Amino acid sequence: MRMVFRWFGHGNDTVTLDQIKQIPGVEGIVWALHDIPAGEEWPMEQILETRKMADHYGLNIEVVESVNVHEDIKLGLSTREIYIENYKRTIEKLAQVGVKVICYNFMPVFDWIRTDLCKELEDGSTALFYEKEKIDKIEPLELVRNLTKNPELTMPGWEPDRLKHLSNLFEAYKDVSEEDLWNNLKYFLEQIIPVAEENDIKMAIHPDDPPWPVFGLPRIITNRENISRFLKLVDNPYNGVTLCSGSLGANPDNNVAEMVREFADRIPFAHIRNVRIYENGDFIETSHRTSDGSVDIVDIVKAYHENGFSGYARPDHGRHIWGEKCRPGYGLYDRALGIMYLWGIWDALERAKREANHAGNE
Ligand code: CS2
Ligand code: MN
Repeated sequence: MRMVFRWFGHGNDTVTLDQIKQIPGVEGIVWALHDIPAGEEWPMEQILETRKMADHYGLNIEVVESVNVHEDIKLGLSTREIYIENYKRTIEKLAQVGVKVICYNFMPVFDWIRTDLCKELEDGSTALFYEKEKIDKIEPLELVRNLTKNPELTMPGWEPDRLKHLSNLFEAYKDVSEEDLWNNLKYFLEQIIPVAEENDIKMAIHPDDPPWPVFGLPRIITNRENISRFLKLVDNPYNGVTLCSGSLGANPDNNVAEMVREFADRIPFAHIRNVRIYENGDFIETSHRTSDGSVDIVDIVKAYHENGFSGYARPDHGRHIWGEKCRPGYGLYDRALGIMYLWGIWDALERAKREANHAGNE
């Protein structure tokens, strides 16, 4: 397991590279050029700037999250060709600086959705929260207005350029069914995966968050069956998944550890996060500890360990604790605690394996 940590870039994150450097066992940053609109080719100059900053701290830049997919590709419009070409050029450039994994998602219009970015937990910390009843009642535009009221830092997935044309986008998706979305995804993969393979970069789709349709928009990367279908669209090791335990884990029918066991060789990147699910369909993000949420993080790490997982992992989101002012879900403290929990499980499993081998050899 190669531990990495998401960093939003100089001036765009409350967490600094020298802080990241001090978290035990973190070898690299998970990064992106957040100011480049979806669909545009990434400029080499800016890519090199990130490499220079990371190099200075001895951190690698092998994982990119995300190179966002332009809506025209998801909608299957003829203009997608330009954006697919740009995507390929970006892949080639990223290969030149040593990138090994590109995370992306194929969710129409929105990336992740929550109703509250700072819901208080019983210990006084706050975390991202999803209230089912509110989502069922609220208009998407109103939700966007509520969530972006205080935009000191742009939230990934909620970039202004994405949200500018919201009502037009909803109109455009009116006639797009789940099957259409599958077809458009297949078309995209058939063009992108050969380029990724030539450049030795694993593409890793992020599951839909939450893993069910919201506001009538289709969502397809939601469960075991659909991930299996996805992997067969282009059956190539360069077509993989960012297995996000928090996204998938919001649905109690999803057993994430079982998915790790089944898809292990197609997971280049693990997102590890816990959520607590309530009976009414609400959920809140919690600390990584298994007993704090509904997702069995111990079993998930065990599943990775059993499979000799050598891919990248990051603590996905964290709570906001100890008064930290940070980007929602992306503070330093709770994610660093999460890393120590993950290493604790991993190291104990390693030790047990070594001792078992030793006993077997005697
Ligand atoms: C989120 C997403 O769960 C997560 O990791 O923070 O914004 C995620 O980065 C994207 O969906 C990946 O494309
Ligand atoms: Mn995730």
